[in-house]
Amino acid sequence: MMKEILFATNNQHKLREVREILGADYRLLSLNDVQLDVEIPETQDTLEGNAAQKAWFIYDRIGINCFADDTGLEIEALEGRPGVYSARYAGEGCSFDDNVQKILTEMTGLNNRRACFRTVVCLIVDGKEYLFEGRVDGVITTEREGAGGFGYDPVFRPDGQHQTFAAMPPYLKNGISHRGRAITKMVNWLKQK
Ligand code: ITT
Repeated sequence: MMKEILFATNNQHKLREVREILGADYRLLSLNDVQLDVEIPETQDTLEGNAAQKAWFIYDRIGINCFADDTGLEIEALEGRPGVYSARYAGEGCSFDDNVQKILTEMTGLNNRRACFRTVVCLIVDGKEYLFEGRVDGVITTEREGAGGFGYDPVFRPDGQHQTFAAMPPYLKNGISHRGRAITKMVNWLKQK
């Protein structure tokens, strides 16, 4: 079983979450740990394509087994937007809060508030790629709630919960989230490998 693995991400929030999800069983390396300071390109138009592009970009440079995560928030009433464009929905250089404001504005007065988060993880082991997907369904709230999490967490309330991802403790988000589910699938695969 592989005990050391590199997460190809520049998003420190994701890094912290995945560290918590993996627990003590794995040593999770970051790009910092391997002294790689690069912008990772993500120019594909699917989560699968971007996850693979990010993981291969890093693997091709340093040849260490690694994985990348591409995540999108898909809102039913907005025909699946922001989807694969979740990071820069409000424009180049925008903040998490700009993105949240844009969807709240676009959804003003809409009754259908159904949405889901989808994460695709691409793992590369010894030059072969493996994909794992995690999804969580819920609704977009009409106002921000909570100070935890990141990105769209203040306005996403998963089904079966009374608070948004940003209002719940990290262990609860990680236990039911898109990313938690995708990473758990990857870990189960690694365990039986
Ligand atoms: P890397 O590509 O370096 O991993 P990124 O921030 O560009 O980081 P993504 O393209 O996968 O990552 O993420 C798209 C955006 O979706 C991200 O910037 C957040 O705004 C949002 N997002 C991702 N995961 C989220 C989560 O768990 N909760 C809330 N929003 C999230």
